Amino acid sequence: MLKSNLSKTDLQIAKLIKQEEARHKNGLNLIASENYPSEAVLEATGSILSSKYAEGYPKKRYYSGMKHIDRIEQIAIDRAKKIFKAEYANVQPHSGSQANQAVYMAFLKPGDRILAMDLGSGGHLTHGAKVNFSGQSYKFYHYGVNNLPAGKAGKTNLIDFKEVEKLAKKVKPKMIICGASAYPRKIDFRKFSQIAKKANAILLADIAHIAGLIAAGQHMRPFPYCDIVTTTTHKTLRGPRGGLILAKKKYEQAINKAVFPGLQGGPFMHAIAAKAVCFKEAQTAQFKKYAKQVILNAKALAEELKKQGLDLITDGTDNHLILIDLTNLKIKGQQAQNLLEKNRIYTNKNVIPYDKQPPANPSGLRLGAAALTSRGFKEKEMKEIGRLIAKKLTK
Ligand code: DSN
Repeated sequence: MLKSNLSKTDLQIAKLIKQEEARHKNGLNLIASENYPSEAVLEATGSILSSKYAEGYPKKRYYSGMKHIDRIEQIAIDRAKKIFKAEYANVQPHSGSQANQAVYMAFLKPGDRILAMDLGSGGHLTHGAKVNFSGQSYKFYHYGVNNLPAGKAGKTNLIDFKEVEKLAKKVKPKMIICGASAYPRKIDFRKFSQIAKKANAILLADIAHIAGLIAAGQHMRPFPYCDIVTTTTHKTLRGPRGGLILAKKKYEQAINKAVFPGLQGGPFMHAIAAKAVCFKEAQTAQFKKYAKQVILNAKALAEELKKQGLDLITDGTDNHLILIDLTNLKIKGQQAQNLLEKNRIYTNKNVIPYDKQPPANPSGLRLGAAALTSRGFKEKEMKEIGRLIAKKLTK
């Protein structure tokens, strides 16, 4: 480390980066939205490409010196289209939030109606939370999950499609959003598309959390059911920090215009190259195996937590994430997160459906298996972690 350029220039930051690396190595990262990209992705992220301005799109730029940059962006676009079976891709959004913002900007006017999943049921801030630009600029209506007594009708807290349909009929939204940040079950894009068609609404799927599972064929694909798809590239997809928009061909012009010049300036070409690398990796047999293992690991962890007496929202998981319901324990979300952090287990407090606690100290704790699976953890280790977590939370 002492010989690195960074430590020569800025020892303070170099040391902190090393310490952060050690925190990851010596701890257990169960934060559902985090993951570890490959060295190849990191190499592209830290490359010369961060020097280049490239406003515009391949072959339609405002700068010279675009020979290699154009090829890189086109490769990223083609690979993204291939892995998600999409007709169009825009690889420029800096984040998932900006991808959503660009889609709203492309098709909606301020005040237009959108129907999306509420934050408490597992939706995202950019799906109309009052504190977010989305909730301040558009008229959001929210559907949630059912609240059936556990065990009676099978799993409780599942998306209530009857409510979605009823609201779509009543509200007549211009856009319906499906996809979530804290929903542990599969999302039925086909059912959403039937409702959106009847309501004559554009259907947007925000697949940020499950993108890697979809790319690996471990979750229903959003196309051809959805009109537009947004995602981040750094969660289960294991790419660099960034966003991506996919859509049917007819939406190309409107989305391109909204991303640039509508919302962003120069694209981050280092991030786009890293996205291209991640899209290549996502096509390998190794990645398919990885995504399968993520689900097996999440299920093993969920089963062990249940065996140890903890309640889980929806009684388990179909994907990479688990939401522990702390209602019947003495401890709430904030204390649970702190207590586990003291034991080098990293999670995040999360609201649960019909939560009686405030968001600052909610009744839920969200866990995810993507990062530890990248480190090679299997079911046996996940069960051990499950026992450890249960012991700490029920003490
Ligand atoms: N903040 C991310 C998450 O933790 O799910 C989503 O943007």
